[in-house]
Amino acid sequence: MDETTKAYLRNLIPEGTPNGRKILAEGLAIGKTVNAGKSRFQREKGYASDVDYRQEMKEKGEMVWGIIMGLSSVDEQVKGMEYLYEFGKRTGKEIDLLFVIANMLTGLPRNLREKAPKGTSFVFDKPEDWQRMAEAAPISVCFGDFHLGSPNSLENTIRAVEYGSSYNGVLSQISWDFPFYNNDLEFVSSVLKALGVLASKWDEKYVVNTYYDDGIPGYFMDYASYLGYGMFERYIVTDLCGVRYSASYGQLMSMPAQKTAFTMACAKVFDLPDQPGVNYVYSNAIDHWDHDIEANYGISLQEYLMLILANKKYHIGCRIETIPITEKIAVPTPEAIANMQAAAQRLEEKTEQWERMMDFSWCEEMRDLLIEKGTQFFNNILKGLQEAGLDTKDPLQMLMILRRIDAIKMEKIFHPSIRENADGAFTPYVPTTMGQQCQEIKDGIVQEMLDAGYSGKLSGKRIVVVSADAHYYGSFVVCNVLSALGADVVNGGVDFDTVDVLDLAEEEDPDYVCISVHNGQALDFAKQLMELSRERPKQYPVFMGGKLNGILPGATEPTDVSYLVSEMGVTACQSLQAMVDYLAKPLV
Ligand code: B12
Repeated sequence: MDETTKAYLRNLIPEGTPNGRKILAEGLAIGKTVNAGKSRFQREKGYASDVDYRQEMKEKGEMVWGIIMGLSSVDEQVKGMEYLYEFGKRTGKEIDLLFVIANMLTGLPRNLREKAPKGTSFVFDKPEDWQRMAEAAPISVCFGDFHLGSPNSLENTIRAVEYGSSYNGVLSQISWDFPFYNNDLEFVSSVLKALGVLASKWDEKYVVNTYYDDGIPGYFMDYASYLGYGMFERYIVTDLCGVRYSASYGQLMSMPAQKTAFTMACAKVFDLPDQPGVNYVYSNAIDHWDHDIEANYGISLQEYLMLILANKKYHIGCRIETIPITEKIAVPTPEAIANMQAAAQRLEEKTEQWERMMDFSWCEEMRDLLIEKGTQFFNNILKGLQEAGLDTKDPLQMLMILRRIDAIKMEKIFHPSIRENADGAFTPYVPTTMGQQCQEIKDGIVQEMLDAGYSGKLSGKRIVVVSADAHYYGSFVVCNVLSALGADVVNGGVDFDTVDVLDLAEEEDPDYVCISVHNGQALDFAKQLMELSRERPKQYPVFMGGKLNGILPGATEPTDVSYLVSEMGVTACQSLQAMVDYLAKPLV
């Protein structure tokens, strides 16, 4: 690992970071004073923990069914749960578990909630809010979003434990930014103390839940990196903090066989003798339509079928979390939620007919490859952090890495292919859905341009590429195409502000700067960038592409703003090929 990378990793740990073992011990001490409560589900069904129910279903090879729901108020949420319980009684298609989607404000300390934008769904406030949800129906509850993994982790996890939430939080959300909150040490310490609380409840089977697609792995190009990242989380949670761990994922995974293989790999890696290692597999949310929505049954049910069959064969004990066909157009109602549950559970009725025809050998091979390469990715993380001088036994330092590391850099630094390939190129072993689509788009454009005689046309040109928002894949394609045509490319990553773009340009001194923008801010971004660049010692030619639209004053719908962006002095490009034509011109 080079010195720049080591320095990057070292700098992720802020000055004055205290000893994490002491903070964990504080959490453990708090945990001993917290009562491990029993939810209505656990009392009425006779299980000491949801984990015991899950383990029983795993041993039988039976499916566990879940949903996610976040309605506008606690009252609505409770009514929704009552409705779903009645629905299950009437149809025999009962829902086992509800994953609770609270408002982001729940994750903020109370004194900061006033200022922050509200968004949809309810905010947890009084202890009764947790209690009412745990008691609304004999459906087990998982207090997930904005609990463990948020700046308010400690308080929210204590409440979740008191009301019997066996699965806790979304650990991967530790990488999220919260409005008006910028104290990373306080944030990560709260997560660590919450882990201490859960560590005091190993015997009562409280478990940390994570959801890969929400966090750093949502940016990865390879599912082997997803698994390696998961192993790193599990190392922190179980090996360093003494807490049970479970994996969840799914909305960015649209290929059912890869999803099934990934599920088989997670089960093999994360299972404990008394606890399934996979918590839930969420449905593909990339391919749903927002028109003619009944067609969305086709997308969802085929992936459930494969997961049900794998669960029967391999006894995974995972829960499928179904997605309503209305998901893409509005916050789903309890009726829409019940509707897809019923469809999925009716599908399960006839699965024996399919069992004898299934051959999972392709998935098994992929499972083994994922485990082999995921393990290497994980080992590279630990070794790399040690080489950089970090204390890999300190849970606070390790959680700080999860909070602060740039996802794209993480995959680039630790992916095994970078070390295996003589030229240091990145090649995914099991490309993620978006990763695969991007590779295909990139290969297509490169081939087209090589055929058109563009080979080497960008040799000797140094180009900085960044994304101004969370969308990464467009900038990935841009970087790779420019490199393939001979350019020396610096991929800055995502979420760049105008000032960051100018700072990076000053650092790297490129010939050109390329900005990928998708979220409707293209015009404002271009305007501000040009204003600020006039105050800098050197100006660079700037190109912009992606989705260059925005809502103009007086309009309600977004329109194309490319021509206005160009008027600002930034060259707006309708396509990557169009930009290459500009870049291929000789430098003046
Ligand atoms: C995947 C995705 C996400 C993922 C991104 C994950 C990731 N790691 O990148 C997640 C779930 C995080 C996401 C979030 C959001 N998304 Co989104 N997302 C998409 C989606 C489905 C695919 C985009 C993509 O990666 N395409 C693949 C790449 C290869 O194609 P591309 O980006 O178009 O790039 C090509 C060209 O445009 C060009 N290009 C790209 N950049 C550049 C730069 C230069 C200089 C040049 C010359 C060319 C160029 O080259 C590429 C190859 O041809 C699109 C819908 C769609 N199907 O396009 C919505 C979409 C882009 N998202 C959208 C929105 C609104 C959002 C959110 C704001 C939603 C929300 N309210 O939370 C957030 C943004 C959050 C933020 N902080 O920025 C909207 C944008 C609407 C608009 N501007 O009109 C879209 C179009 C969906 C929609 N129909 O509403 N999203």
